[in-house]
Amino acid sequence: MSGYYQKDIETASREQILAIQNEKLVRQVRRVYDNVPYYKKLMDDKGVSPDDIKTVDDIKKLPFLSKADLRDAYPYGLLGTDLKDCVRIQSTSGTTGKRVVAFYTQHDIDLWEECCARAIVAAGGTNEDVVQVCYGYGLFTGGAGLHGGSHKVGCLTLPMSSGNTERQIQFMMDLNATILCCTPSYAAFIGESLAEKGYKPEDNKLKAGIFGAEPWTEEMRRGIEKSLGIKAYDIYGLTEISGPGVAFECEEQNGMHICEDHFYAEIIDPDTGETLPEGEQGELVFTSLDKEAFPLLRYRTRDICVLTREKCSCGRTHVRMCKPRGRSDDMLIIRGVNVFPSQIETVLLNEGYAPNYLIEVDRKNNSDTLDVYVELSKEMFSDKVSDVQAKELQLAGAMRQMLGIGPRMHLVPPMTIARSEGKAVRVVDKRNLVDKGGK
Ligand code: DLL
Repeated sequence: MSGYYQKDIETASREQILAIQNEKLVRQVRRVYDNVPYYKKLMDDKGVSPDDIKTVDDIKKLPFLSKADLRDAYPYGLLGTDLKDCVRIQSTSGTTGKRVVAFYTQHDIDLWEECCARAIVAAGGTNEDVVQVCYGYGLFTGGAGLHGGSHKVGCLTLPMSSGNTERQIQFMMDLNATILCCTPSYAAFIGESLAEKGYKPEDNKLKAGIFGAEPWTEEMRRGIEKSLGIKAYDIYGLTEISGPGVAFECEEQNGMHICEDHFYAEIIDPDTGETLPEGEQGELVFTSLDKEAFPLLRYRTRDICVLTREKCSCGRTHVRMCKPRGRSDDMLIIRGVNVFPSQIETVLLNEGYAPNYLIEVDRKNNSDTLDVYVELSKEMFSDKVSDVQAKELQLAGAMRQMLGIGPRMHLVPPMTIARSEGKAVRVVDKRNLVDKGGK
């Protein structure tokens, strides 16, 4: 059985956790009210004052925050500290042109990295391990988070970032990597590439993988475990709340423990906003209890899931979330990158196209594909193939700028995309990534 990174807090009694949460929440609400005029206004409009919040049971009184608020308050409107106290930003997709920018003080980075360290230790990591981090480094939180967690545990850290599979494999084999951190689809691809090179699962020294940032099924887990000869652990998080490590799996592989001493979780009905009892499926909402720079209260993740407090044999007492079972918005995760159809539409309109398009997502050889079909207007239509190809390339470049990944663009003749009589069907997702009733 693996140990704990912070045993006292990870195995604290329910009463102890509640006491910590109550104390932190009262302090955090007061701080946010005093320092974040944007949220103060939301509270004032709702007629709630910091004095109304005495325990976590009062959290229902607070207003929600959503991605739309982050867009409205972009870039500094939700800052909870002076900018001079911030040491880092990370960023993820917004719904249209503006990205989400999250700020961190050194305290915030420390607590985030500690959460990632908990995840690494839960996956069996110690200071004798060699951790290969092939999540992207840069604005994405995956690389930075696991990298920091790996340092905290004292592992030898290989800061590979994503891509260049040849080099990943060379370092993995030559430097005896024991824990692999990347998206599950990239892990599956590495497994395939190793097999293609004639390696058997027992030829590598890997023992565990920490995979997240996108939905994956139990079937995928079994495939990855077999091809790499490892135990595969799920890890969840989002930039707005810090990054990976908000929740992570233990050896039970049966739900992810949420770091409840830092992040208070609720499940709500996405339509009514009403808080649902434990065990019911709904939208996950987080309140960050002690972050300084970007202290979001009641942030709607749009991830649909279920929480459970059933006892876990690993000894951790923190509430567990199931794998996200879908979204209450239309966000797609393509090769680990969050993509909103509204971003694609924004580019099309900016480039002078009409919003008649179809987005097709699929998965081939463990890698997601993104194809966008866009109808040309009569004026734009040309039967010269080279004209169309040039436009497609130009549009693919503009999409890459906005999304961070380049779709294959297909310009099609006028009136060839089916019109809908009801809601337009803009997205066809041919992947089958979610175990609906699964863990
Ligand atoms: O994806 C943080 C992360 C990095 C998590 C590395 C795990 C590992 P964002 O780019 O802000 O942050 O995307 C957050 O990704 O709301 C979920 O919809 C989805 N997501 C994250 N982890 C999982 C997971 C990072 N384990 C959004 N399973 C979240 C399914 C996940 N979906």
